[in-house]
Amino acid sequence: LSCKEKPNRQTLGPPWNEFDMMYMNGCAVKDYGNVTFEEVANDEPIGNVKRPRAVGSANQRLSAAVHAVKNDGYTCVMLGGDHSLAIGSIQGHAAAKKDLSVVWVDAHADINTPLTSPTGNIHGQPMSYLIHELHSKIPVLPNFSWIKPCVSAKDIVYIGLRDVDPEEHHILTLLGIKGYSMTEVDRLGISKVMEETCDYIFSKVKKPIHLSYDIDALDPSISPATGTPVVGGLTYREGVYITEHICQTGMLSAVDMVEVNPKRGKTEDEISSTVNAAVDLIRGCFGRLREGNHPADYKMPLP
Ligand code: 5AB
Ligand code: MN
Ligand code: MN
Ligand code: MN
Repeated sequence: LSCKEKPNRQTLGPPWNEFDMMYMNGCAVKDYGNVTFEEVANDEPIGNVKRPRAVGSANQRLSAAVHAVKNDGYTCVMLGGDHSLAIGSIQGHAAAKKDLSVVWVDAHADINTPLTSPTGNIHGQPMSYLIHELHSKIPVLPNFSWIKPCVSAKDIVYIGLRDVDPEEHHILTLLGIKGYSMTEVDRLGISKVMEETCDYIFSKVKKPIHLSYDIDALDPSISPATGTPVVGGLTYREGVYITEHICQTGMLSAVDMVEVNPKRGKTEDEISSTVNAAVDLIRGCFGRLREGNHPADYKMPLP
């Protein structure tokens, strides 16, 4: 899909194609293609951090790609890949729009520093590289020197947390980062969580929103094809509600959809359920309403 204008058809009408569906939601879609990553030989761990050179350079390329999309004026959709890609995505976004708020929807906080990480997996660390307040805690890593912290702790909201490492919990508490774990989702309901989230991020100025959506935020009964599933997650409806609410703020500026991993699906059904959920979340971000949609210029066929 690659067009800035309205679909090149005389009358919009059934059968609706993929493009009409996006146009219906008021969107012009452009595919910027895949970001290609270079192989890095001898990418030995630094401390326990795995594949630092490959992840660093991949993110540098991604950052440039996201920056270009934002400079063209589009809302950026980044399809991962694992959540380490949020480093480049948020960095590139911040380069174009210097003051961002980040809504991080995830079972995990992904805020381990290289030194607190229990696994050395960078997908559990992206936030730590991006937050101003953690800058002094980040050691030097090969191919990471281009990364400049670009988000403040007060501009972040987590939703869906239920598997947070003790070290991460310490960081979240220390920095006073706002979060709605599954306990708060249970207590308040998702509509109140979203109302409060937006009151919080818009309390001073209306900053552009970077939505970083890890598919493992949803319950594994819906999205099992992911690397680190955790029971007790968001329902499909709660997951979609988050995207609908963020969309109607008019401030959504970039979306990461990450950790969708067909290779982790045990059956075709597990794969399709996960992928379909991810597609519906993205459509929710771009104006798809469960009540239905129609293009503003739709005309009823005359007899
Ligand atoms: B995901 C863990 N906290 O740091 C770590 O899927 C898991 O991007 C991280 O949210 C999960 O390795 C990363 C144990
Ligand atoms: Mn994640
Ligand atoms: Mn996760
Ligand atoms: Mn992961």
